[in-house]
Parts: sequence; C-alpha cells; structure tokens
Amino acid sequence: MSSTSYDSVRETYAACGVETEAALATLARTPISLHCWQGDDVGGFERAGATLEGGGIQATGNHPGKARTIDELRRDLDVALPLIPGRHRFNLHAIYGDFAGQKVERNAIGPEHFQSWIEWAKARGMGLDFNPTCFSHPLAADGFTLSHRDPAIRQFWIEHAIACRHIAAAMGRALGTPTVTNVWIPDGHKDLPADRKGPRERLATSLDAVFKEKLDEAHQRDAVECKLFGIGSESYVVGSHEFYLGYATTRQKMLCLDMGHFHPTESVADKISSVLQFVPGLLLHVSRGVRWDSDHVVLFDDPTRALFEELVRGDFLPRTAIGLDYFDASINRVAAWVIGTRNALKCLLAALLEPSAQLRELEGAGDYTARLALLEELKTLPFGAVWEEHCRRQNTPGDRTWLPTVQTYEREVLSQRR
Ligand code: RNT
Ligand code: ZN
Repeated sequence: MSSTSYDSVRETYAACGVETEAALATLARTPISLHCWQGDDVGGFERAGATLEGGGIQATGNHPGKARTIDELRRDLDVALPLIPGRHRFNLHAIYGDFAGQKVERNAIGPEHFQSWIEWAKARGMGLDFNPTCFSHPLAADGFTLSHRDPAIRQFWIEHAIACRHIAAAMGRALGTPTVTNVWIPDGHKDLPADRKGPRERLATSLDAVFKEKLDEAHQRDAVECKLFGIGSESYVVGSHEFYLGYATTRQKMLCLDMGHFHPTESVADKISSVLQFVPGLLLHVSRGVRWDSDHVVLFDDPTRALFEELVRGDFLPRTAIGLDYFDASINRVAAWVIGTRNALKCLLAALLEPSAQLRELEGAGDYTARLALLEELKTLPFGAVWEEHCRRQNTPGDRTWLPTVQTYEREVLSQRR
C-alpha cells in the first residue's frame, strides 16, 4: 500500500466524518493479551510433554510443532510477535512457570517461578496477565476445585489462587502495568445434580477467602469467568453466568466474558453495556465457539466485529482488558496466534472507523432507514487500506506477506519436533 492511496482513503473516510489518524492512534495503543496456551495445547511446563487433562476444556488436532519447553514456546513467540502490529500483552497460566525441572506444588508457587517471564516481558515492552490453573491436576480429577465438598481440597485451590494473585502483583509491579488475574474453574456435573446450591455456596465462600487480602490495583486486578457448560460439565456449571455476575457486582471484581461460553445464538456484544453498569471492569476472552465451546481461532466476523463496536461505541476501551482464548491444535500454532490477533485488531480498527456521530444523529432523529443504509454501506469502504497503513507504520508485514515466515519456521523448526 503506497501512502498516496492511504491519503485518498483517508479523505474518503473524512467525507463520512471519520478521522483515520485518530483511529490508528487508538489502535496502536490498545493491547491484546495473547494467550500462552495456544502454543502448546494448554500443556504447561510442570512436567515435560504434559497434556491437557480433563478440566472441561479440550484442544483437538495433532499438527506437528507443539512447544514442549519454555524455550520452545518463547522461540515460537519470537516468530509470532513481529507478525502482529503493535505492542501487546502476554497471558500466562500458572502451569507455565519456570520450574527448572523441580516439582513445585501449585499452592507453593511464587514470583520466583515467573521471574524469567517477567524479564522476558520487560525486554519486549509487554505487560503480563495471569491465571490460576485449576485443572490438569490430581486434586481436580473429579471435576471440582474451589467448590469441592472436601474442605482440604478446597483449601488447596484457595491457596493456589492466593499464590497466583501474589505472583500477578509481582508481575504488575515489575512491569509497571496491572496484571489481570482471571479465575476460571471447571467445577460442574456431567449429569443432573441433586444439589445445585451447595457447590455455589462453597464457591462464594472460597472466592471470598481467595480475595480476602486487598492488593494494589495499580499492580493486580481480579477477574472471574462465567460459563454455561463444559465437556464433562454439560448439565451443571457451578460458576454460571448468574453466579459470577452477582459475585462480580457485589464484590466489585472484573467480569470475564468468553465468547465461547454462551448459547450459540446469544450476542456477547449486547452484554457489555449491561454488565458495565454494575461491575468495575471487563475482561474479554475473544474466542469463537463452533456449536460447542470449541475455541476456534478468532475471525474477522460479525460477532467479533459487534463486540469491538460495542467497546468503541460505549467508550468502554479504558475499562476493558482484551484477551484471546482459543486453542486449535489442528493448524500451525504460531499462525493461529498471528491470524487470531490480527483479526481481533482488524475488528477493533473497523469499529474505530465507524462514523459514530453520524449514526447517533440519525438514530436520535428517528431516521432508522438512513441508519440502516449507512451501516450497510460502511462495509464496502476501503478498510483494508487503513489496515495496511497500520501494519506499515508498525513495521509489520501486511496481509498476504507474513505467512511465508511461518511456513519457513515450520519447515526448519516446528516439523523437527515430535
Ligand atoms: C475455559 C475458559 C478458560 C480457559 C483458559 C485456558 O472454558 O475459557 O478461560 O480456556 O483458562
Ligand atoms: Zn476463557
């Protein structure tokens, strides 16, 4: 894209009342949190070659090249990150610590196990986000953690989550940007439970114990993630939407909305302006459910565009942490990061290029005909030229030019892993 054609596109948008320069500036300063778990199918580094066990989620596919060690994961990221325009964040799960071959129990992990990640992030100018890992563990094998009927097991997971908050605070302090700690647990029943109340009472009590200590919001922020159902928890999920909306509202925690966690026809976009009336902030797990919570790579599609439109239209970007959550093991995992993150950014850019003043004016005047006509015709504006300009300014390859880098890496490095 030559800058002359960007200049003419800039004028096209200006004629609709849209300033492309303002859109590009906002795009450049909005980070997306890349999820570590796309790189290794949610295995983590507690044991070499660990795989995701149970926990109500599942990576499917056997494309070669899954990262087996912390060094391999970082090497893969050093291929992916330069192909994504802008400066972003990295989202770690607790099982991705640098345990140096030692067995460290989950309730005994500390900032020292994440020091090398802090240095890694600092060297790249990135912030970190964090998650307790309440799955792939013998004490989660029966599908219950913070809501378990056994108080000793609950206590173990409470201690794990507390340890994670302290690690997150250390990350945020060291990197000068708050780390969002997201609590998601798999707890639930495959078949119809006789007692829906007990586990929810226990979960509320456990969470209160986890969050008892007040941590500095400048370093660490808590989020809780709701879900409709999971694999093996089809009939009942303890941490349902109503549970966590109530919890986050009464405790003033961030609510995490994952796009794969709802009924397939529900619009997650529509929820944003409701929940932000009552909770202090939002964490998004941008994802793509396909029939079930299948965590497919994020697309430049209507649901994702609608999500970002809501963030922009409601001026919610300052109150929203944007993260990705998918794990596709059937395609090149580095490409999965690149495609999904670039698509999330494209959705954000498209939303920023909306002539919001004009649309609101039409709506205010009751001219819904013109509103519809304009919304539809916006779709054929030369959006791609603005995106290419963003890539150019961020020294990142444009569309249709980044894939050969990943293909070469697959040939030379990833295909050698087995
Ligand atoms: C699971 C949740 C959760 C996980 C990650 C790995 O349904 O979406 O966010 O995907 O913590
Ligand atoms: Zn999620």
